[in-house]
Amino acid sequence: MNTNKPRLISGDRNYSSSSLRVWLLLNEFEIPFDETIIKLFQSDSVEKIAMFSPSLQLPVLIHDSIKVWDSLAICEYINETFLEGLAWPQHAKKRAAARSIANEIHADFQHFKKDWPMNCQLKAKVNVSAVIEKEIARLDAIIYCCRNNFGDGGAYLFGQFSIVDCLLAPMAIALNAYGAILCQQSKAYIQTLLSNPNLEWWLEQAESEITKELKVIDWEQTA
Ligand SMILES: N[C@@H](CCC(=O)N[C@@H](CS)C(=O)NCC(=O)O)C(=O)O
Repeated sequence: MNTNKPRLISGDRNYSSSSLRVWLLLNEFEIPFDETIIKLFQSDSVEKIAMFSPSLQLPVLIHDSIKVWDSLAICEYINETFLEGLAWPQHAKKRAAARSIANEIHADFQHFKKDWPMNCQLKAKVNVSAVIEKEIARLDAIIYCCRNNFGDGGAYLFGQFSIVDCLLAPMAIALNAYGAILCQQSKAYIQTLLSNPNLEWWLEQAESEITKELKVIDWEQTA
């Protein structure tokens, strides 16, 4: 196992849903890492992000001479470099389902992600358009089916905590904040995620945006 510390370049706690996914994985598996946080939606955000990210998006992980961007690709990298595969279910059938769901969550739900974005400080009832309703129904069905068919051995989507829970964490925050109507199994699962100590810690930081070990960056030297 490679023990050199990776460095995560992430967006701020309140808004950066994709950064949360990776940050949660690193913390859940207690992988030491350094972190540089770039505040989103500032006049110089794009310029700062461009110093690290070829896609002009966060998060980015830098490890030795390797740079990985896109939250799912980073989770995969962390899984194979530091965790010997432990961040996916160990049973092949469960793992195939978990990977399918993770990719679906990553690629789809465009209306949900746009109109119901993660905003950790917000709690509001909002109107549910027909397209959002359809996407929430699909999310609800995913959670119901996975918990019923694959959820043995724990309260996470596939029992034990896995990458798919990291991908769902920002959506769980949004579903809860915007008051989505869900089945009992989905509500219980969302509650499991929201009471995960690391996620609680992220939410506390988002509340004040006072981040742990937030670095004051010398932008001239850091790129
Ligand atoms: N596919 C990307 C999406 C990343 C993404 O949308 N990142 C947002 C923050 S959550 C971002 O960097 N936005 C740049 C900006 O707003 O300037 C991933 O999952 O990593």
